[in-house]
Amino acid sequence: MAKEKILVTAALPYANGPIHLGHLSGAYLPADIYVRYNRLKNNDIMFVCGSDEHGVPITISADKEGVKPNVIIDRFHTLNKQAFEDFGMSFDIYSRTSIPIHHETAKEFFKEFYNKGILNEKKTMQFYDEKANMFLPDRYVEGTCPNCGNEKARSDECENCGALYEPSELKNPISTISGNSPILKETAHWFFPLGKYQQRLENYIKEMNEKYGWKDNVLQYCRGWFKDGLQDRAVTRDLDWGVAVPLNDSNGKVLYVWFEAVLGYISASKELSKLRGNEDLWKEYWLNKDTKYIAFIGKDNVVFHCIVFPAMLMAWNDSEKTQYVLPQNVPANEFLNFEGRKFSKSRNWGMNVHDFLSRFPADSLRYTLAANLPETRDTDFQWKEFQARNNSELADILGNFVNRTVTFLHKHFEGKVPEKGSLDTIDLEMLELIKEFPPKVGKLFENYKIKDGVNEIMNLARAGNKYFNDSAPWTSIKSDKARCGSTLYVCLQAIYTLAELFNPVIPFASGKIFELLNTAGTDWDSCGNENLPSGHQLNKPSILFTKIEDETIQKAIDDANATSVPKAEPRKEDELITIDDFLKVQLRTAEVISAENVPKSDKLLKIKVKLDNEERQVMAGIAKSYKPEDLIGKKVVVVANLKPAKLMGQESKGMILAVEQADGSLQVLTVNNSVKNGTRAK
Ligand code: B3M
Ligand code: ZN
Repeated sequence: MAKEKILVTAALPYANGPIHLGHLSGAYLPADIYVRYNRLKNNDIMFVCGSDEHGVPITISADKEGVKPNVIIDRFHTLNKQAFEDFGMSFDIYSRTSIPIHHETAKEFFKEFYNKGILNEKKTMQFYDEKANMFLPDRYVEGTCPNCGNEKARSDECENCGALYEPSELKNPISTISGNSPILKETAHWFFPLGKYQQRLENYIKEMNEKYGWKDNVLQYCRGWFKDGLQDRAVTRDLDWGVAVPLNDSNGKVLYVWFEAVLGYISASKELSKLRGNEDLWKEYWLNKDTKYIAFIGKDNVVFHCIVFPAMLMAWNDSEKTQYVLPQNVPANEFLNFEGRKFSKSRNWGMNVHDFLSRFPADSLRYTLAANLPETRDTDFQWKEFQARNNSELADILGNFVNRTVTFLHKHFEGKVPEKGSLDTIDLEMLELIKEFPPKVGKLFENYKIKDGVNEIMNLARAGNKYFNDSAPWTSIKSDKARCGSTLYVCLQAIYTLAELFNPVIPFASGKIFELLNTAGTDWDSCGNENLPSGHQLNKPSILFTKIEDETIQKAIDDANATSVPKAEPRKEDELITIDDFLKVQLRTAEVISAENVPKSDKLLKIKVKLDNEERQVMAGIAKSYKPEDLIGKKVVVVANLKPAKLMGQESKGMILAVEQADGSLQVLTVNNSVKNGTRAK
């Protein structure tokens, strides 16, 4: 069959935290299985992914740590790239959106739309923090809901009552950056007229679904969006981290992260082309109407891949000669939960990929996740299931079938594939069965029923064990060695087929089996044939899967409850200092003599402390952890030689030391009440 050109993209994860098992199940593992399968079908694949390195959450993390966003994206890009590699993801490239080629690509699209008059400029009123000198993204503003009075409402919606309103209606707005009341200031943004494309988008999805069968869950989401009616979407933001808007007078504005992130697939392909020494390679995929473009994502990204991105490509294609291919299918998965609850970084629930893979082999995880993919509904990762899939399926079914066959062969046939001999019905039936699997499983994979495909493959290993048992080679070896040889001949062909079929799912173990079979494997379509000739010498067996003990699982559970985000590089505060550096900081004991809340701030307390013969006012951000009255009389430790500063208009001379605990609560450092005020800590 003619080779198909297939472009496969997997959602670009934010470089703002480590990827977890849920990400793998949602988009990455199905994409990788699909790609590895298609490579074995000899199709021509380009498989791209990379880090999404812009957007507000990254700037928030950077602010929290007091570092530049670069530090955050470098840390998590490196960490996630490695985690994907360890997991066996076979991307052709794992790129990132901070590289110049991406900025150029994104600007090119924006300029095209701008120049062709596709974008609408609109002026809106946005909160502006005069102190921090910046427009505030939604998540940086809190205030009182005009509808229900909730004091923690966001700038344009209330999580408490669900009300949506204009930012100007929010009462007592507070900038969470400075604690100041922001003003409303006019700002101009460019909007992409998504509504204009609604009819064409509906037609496009209808056509793709009719031809290629889209998943029901994906169609449902799209219908929901269409029913509500598509609205214009702002494609720019007031922010200083991202792809700069390529226009004069647009200082301080960047492209909205989603507008440019989807274009990251194109820039990653360009980057790959450069690395391969053929700068035009990407065009053979993206600018080719015969390319089959499949976009793997999780359900939360459906609107951007089925609606926003196709509309952008349509807009480009309308006005340019170069014609981009639109996704032929977007097989989005639902979510994987972790022991019955949603993965949550803030609640520390779940397990990160690098952490998991430091304990367990990638294949055990790949198999467990693949056998339980959330293709039609949310599924759940359970430690017990993970252990059972590894021990009772990988080890006891697949591992055992391979091991007993090959061990027997080395014992009685010098490790050589025996003569086929004259086959009985049971042997012929087994060979027939083997042949059925490659097309059967292939069809499931092609229809994104990856879970069913994986479970089918294990059925072949089950059938192999049953055939081995029913044929009882341990008996025939004594009475009829040729008969025994035929049995083992058939078993070996089944093992070969299993190694090939399992290759997309558990590539590491598949490689080991081929090593053992002393052959490199061929391709998907021929793997159901009798590929191992009589007389072929095999290598000695090695252990394919190790059983996982209860204690190992228990340790992982215990540790998971205490995991924290690892650091890929030393943080600033981890760098070593000299004793002289340390002595520059004057730490002194002080007694709290008064404390009060600060109007309009839920974080700050205004505190008076007494050093030896001096009273000072210190503003401390501990109001969420302490009531003012709880602090009075405490002997705390202050940084006495800190430059004075003003916080919420109030003078602050010094800083009270506190430790932040995992849940975000603070505890101030105190000393025994008998210690004299002003005593220096060294
Ligand atoms: N970074 C959201 C996510 O990681 C976003 C995907 C971008 S795909 C172009 O779920
Ligand atoms: Zn409300």
